[in-house]
Amino acid sequence: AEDGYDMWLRYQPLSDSSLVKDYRKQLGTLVAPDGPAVIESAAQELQRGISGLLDRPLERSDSLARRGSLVIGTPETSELIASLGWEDRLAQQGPEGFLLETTRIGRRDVTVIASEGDRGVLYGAFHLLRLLQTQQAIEELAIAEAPKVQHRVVNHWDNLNRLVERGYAGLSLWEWGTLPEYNENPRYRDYARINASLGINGTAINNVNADPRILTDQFLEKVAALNEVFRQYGIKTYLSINYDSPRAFGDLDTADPLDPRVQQWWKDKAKQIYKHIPDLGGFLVKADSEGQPGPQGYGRNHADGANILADAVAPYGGVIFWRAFVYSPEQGDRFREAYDEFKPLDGKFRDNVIVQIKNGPIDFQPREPFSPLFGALEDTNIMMELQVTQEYFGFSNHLAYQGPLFEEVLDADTHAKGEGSTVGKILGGEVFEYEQTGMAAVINPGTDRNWTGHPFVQSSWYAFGRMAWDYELSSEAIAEEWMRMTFTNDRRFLDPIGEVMAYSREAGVNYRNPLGLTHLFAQGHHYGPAPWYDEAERMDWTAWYYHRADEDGIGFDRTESGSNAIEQYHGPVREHFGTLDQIDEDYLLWFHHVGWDYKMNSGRTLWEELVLKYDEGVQQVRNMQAEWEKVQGLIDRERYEHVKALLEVQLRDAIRWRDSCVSYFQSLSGLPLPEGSPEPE
Ligand code: GCW
Repeated sequence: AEDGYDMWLRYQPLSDSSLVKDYRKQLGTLVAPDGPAVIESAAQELQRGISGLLDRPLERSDSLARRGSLVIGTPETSELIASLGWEDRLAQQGPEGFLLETTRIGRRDVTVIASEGDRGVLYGAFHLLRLLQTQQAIEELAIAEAPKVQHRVVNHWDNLNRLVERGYAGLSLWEWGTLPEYNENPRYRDYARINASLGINGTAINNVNADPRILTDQFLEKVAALNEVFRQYGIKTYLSINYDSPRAFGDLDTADPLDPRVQQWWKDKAKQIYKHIPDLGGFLVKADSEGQPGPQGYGRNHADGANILADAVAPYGGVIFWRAFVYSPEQGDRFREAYDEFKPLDGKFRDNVIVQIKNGPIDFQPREPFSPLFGALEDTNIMMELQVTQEYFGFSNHLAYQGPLFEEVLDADTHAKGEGSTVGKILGGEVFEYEQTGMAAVINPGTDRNWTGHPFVQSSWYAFGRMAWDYELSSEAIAEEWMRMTFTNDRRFLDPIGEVMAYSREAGVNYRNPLGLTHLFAQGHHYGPAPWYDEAERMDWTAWYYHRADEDGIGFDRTESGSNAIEQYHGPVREHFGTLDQIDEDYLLWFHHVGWDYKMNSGRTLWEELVLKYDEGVQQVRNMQAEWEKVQGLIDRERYEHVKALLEVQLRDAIRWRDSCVSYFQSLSGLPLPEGSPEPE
């Protein structure tokens, strides 16, 4: 039965028999060196994958077969690879990159996966498997790949009691109660395989709202046991730490970063941590944000706070991911806050600190403009944080492929150094010379049989990993790969469902918050609509704070006449967002307060367009249902029925969103529904 557990690593026998015949000829024997664990993982994956896909066991040998050998390794581990004399070419790809080529060794035709480093071999193995899974030609391979950013990290918001903050797919994967003794739960290894298949090389395993106990010996031993598994797949472990740890442990009465005792405390702590986990990646820190402790509590700033941690882990090669997700109710415009706090600190952070910035200025909304911090920090390493967990996208109940959202922000042009300074290039260190680069995503896997709840949430995890490897890949191409690997190579499935995936995110925008509206979510759970002003709630946690609607109009004025948040962008971007007849209407109400009768490009009034968009979102879900009906029988019954049922939930919710928001806004605008609008359901 298909329960989705295998994700995109299904390795079911391929159906195209002539292709299988060719593949079998070319990939008859695996020649892999004994040695490093990561290369061993690559060899095992190739055996498992190719045996499954080609429906016959792939033998492993120490020497070349007469024909059809697949040779993998590094020049250091494999004489055959060394004999190719590719050192310079491999050096160009770096230790995580690889060459995947058909060539000759002596007089034998071979397929080669070679890298300078063990991880490159593993990533090359998954690349080859992907080619087979998606039924590509492999007889003339000349592939050279290398990741465009350095730290490709998933973040878990897992609490130590195994509840997952904003996790909608069961309990935390980490069974703290049976660790460290039992680390052979197959889930741990499969989790590592899933990530490694995308080139993900780091995981921050606990919630950024961090429980200090993660740094006790008791938990460090457990983390070490998990890390033993992850290490075999080239994945580094990171820990979210609580900034007040020196106090929480009862050792000191302060966590002031400029107090030498605090600095010493962290150095001693680092020593203890690295004794347990010598290859720990470092810390992820949420400080002075949503009630979490931080340096500001002691009158210090983010750089002071980050740097002492950086100094503590530096001797072990550790890094600090320091989050820029900060805001407070005192601020007039939450949009401005991260920039206002971090921009003045540019250049003040240690080289092993990376400031981790959410894609948008508020909080993982269905559509946000890119954070103005991208393009503003020239002398501070930065990375981007995305969200796969669908906190604001209907949890694991709605189909909302996030690839297009990721692509939108990666392609956004900051104009930091003239045209073409896209967020992607900035992250890749191509615009400013960063010491370290990276991308992170908050993912949601839990003990659900299929890891992610909705089978299509898997696609966003997949898209994140692929784009972290190469931010220039298109969300459409990635969706197709994912569908082929996860469901079927049948075009009758790929075409309609590829389209569904392409507009599923926009549908989510339309039925929740079209035209640049944002954060109309019910406070707390963030699932359903609550577009009104709730006097009992903190001001910046009510929807009204974000849309400012009244009888005259709607939208948050962030131009000079308002909060002037647009000043945080570079000239051309500022002008684009700031000028009514230039702005892309998808962002209109993010930046402007306009009348209900404001004329849109379509010729309709804003009010009419808004109502129409809400309804369009609902219609898009209906289309998704219709397309899904058509693929019945092309995939397994289990996953077909599961998605079908979830689409019913999604439709029900989309209607609720549309009707709640339209009737609330109507109570302010006092305008009739435009002609032809559907009756509220
Ligand atoms: O999106 C908000 C969430 C919080 C989360 C916070 C953050 C981990 O509602 O649950 O806390 O962001 O990113 O720190």
